[in-house]
Order: sequence, then structure tokens, then C-alpha cells
Amino acid sequence: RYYNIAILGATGAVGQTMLRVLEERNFPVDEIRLLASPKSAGQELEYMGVKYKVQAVSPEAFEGIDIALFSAGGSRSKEWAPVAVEKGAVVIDNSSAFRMDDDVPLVVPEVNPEDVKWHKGIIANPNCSTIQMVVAINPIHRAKKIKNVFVSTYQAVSGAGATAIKDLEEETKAYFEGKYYYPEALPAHIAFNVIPHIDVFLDNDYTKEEMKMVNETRKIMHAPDIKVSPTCVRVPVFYGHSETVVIETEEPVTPEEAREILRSAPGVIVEDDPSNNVYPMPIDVAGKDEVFVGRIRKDFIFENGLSMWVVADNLRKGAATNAVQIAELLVEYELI
Ligand code: 11C
Repeated sequence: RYYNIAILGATGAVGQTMLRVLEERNFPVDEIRLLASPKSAGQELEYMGVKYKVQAVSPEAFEGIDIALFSAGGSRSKEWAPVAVEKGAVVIDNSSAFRMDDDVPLVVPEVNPEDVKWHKGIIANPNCSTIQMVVAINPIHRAKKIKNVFVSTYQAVSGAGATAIKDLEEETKAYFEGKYYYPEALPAHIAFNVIPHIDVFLDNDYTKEEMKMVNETRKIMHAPDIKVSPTCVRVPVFYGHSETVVIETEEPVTPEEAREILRSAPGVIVEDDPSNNVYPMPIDVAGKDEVFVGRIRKDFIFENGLSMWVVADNLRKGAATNAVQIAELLVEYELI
């Protein structure tokens, strides 16, 4: 069987990556419908060598659609997801709008694939920095039970969308021309800088991005007791988020055991040979679909502590690839 697929937010950084991932994974697409806000309608995008015009989103645009992939921001998701569901589509939503709703599964296929089975029309795709962390820590949690996670992120500008990519490009050019370019998407100048601020600040002095890592991790891993202490930082990298992750486990785990666990874990590639300068870096990981782990070593503070370095392409595994994998689960489990 072939399926009718809509992408809302098709012209965005994630939307365009969704198109590439659907092509690469040979998803059984019958019709592809590219949707965006009226402002972006009329643009042309290519799918399987054919050009398609982007249409303005409307209720009729979801007529006959089996799966709608949404990546157009939280407020558009809130507005259009109920409409798409009403028209009979299953919505896979990449925004933070529904992630913590009790009746919406939040799914990372390597971690909690079975959760797609109880969807009621909407399935949420987690935040990019959460996805790569849970793919790396869940296999260790299953074996040794994780109590605490300390994580610092080094997040690429593409996580904040196409305008943030332009901010880094234009600021870099301006810097060498002795000029100043005012950032349009990011809260501060990012070229030759780092910004300890992603998404909005909340009352508890953490950012919303940090609280996504706290709350989404528990929901995805079905681990309500895991404590996560995050600091999320934007760095001048185009593609690929990196993370230092320190875990404290209930049972002891040696670095060699952790490497073994991760080598056989789904969606993980271990690149850990520091004596030969082998460790994952965003520049090498961009364009790939797996989560890369290196620098696995014993932590000095906790008796059962382990430190590691986790890198993934935020637009792919952190967004588009994870969403398409969820669509593949719907097909595999015959849920559409
Ligand atoms: C960033 N993680 O890098 C964000 C982008 O909740 O889906 C994704 C925001 C979200 O800026």
C-alpha cells in the first residue's frame, strides 16, 4: 500500500529535510502534498526529481491525507493538527505543542516504539537535543538503571531554523568586513561566540529547551524518577548538536561495558578511540541518521558515574528522520 503524505512547514529547514529523508528511505508515498503559510506558498520544491508547488495550508489541504508531518512551529500545530485529524490524517508533530499531553505519545523509535499504538490522532516528535540523548542513555538505563543525568549541550544554529543559519553566515561575513550584522533569529550575536540561552526563560531560571530535556526524557523512557540537570547552549556550528552527558547509575558500569552495550544498541554508532583522535564531531555527523557516541570514560565524582560525548544531526535524527521513522512504525504496526 502507498500513502498520501502532507508536510506542513515544507519550506523550513526541517520540512525540506523531511522530503529528503522520505526519498532516501523509499517511504511508500502515493501523493505528496507540500503545505506552508500563505507567505511561503507558491515556492517550488523537488521530490523524487519532480517539482511540486507549495500550497497555502487550509482545511481542504488535508483531504485524503493519511499522514501529516508537521514542522511549522507550535502555534500552527495547535491550529492545524485538530483539523488534519478531523480530516482523517495521523499527525506526526515536530513542535513542542502536544509533547507533554497525557493522550499524545512522545516517541523515539529506538526507545519506545510501542507507544505509537495508543495514539489518538497525534504523535509528538521530541525535541532534538532530547532525542539524541535518550537514544544514547536508554540502553544503559535498561541494563544498569540511571538515577541522574547531567547534560550540557552545544547546539547548532539550524535548530533555530533557516533564519538562524543566515544569522551565522551573515555575521561571519560582516565580521571580516569590519561590519556588524544584527541577528534576526537568535537572541545574541552567534559568530565567534556561544549563547547560554535556547528558547525562552521560565520562572525557575531554566530555559524551556532545558525543561524539555528534563520532562521529555522521563516520558519517552518511561522513567519518571530519572533526574536530569541540563544547560543548553547555542554554538556557532551549522548542523549537528553535541552533548556532554554524565550519568550516575544504580549498578556499576565500566566504560568497556558501556561501549559494548552501545555497540549493540539500535541507532547508535560508537566512535571512541581517543589515542587515534577518534571521537564524533558535528562536521562529520551532519547528513547522517544515527547518534554517535565517544569519549566514554569513568566519571571522577560519582562512584557509579560515566561520562560521554553524544553527537547527532539535529535536522535528521533530531527531527526529520525521527518523524519519518514514526511514520514507518505506523505502517509496520498497520495503524493506518
Ligand atoms: C533548537 N532544540 O536547537 C531546538 C529546536 O522544541 O522542537 C527544536 C525546538 C523544539 O533550537
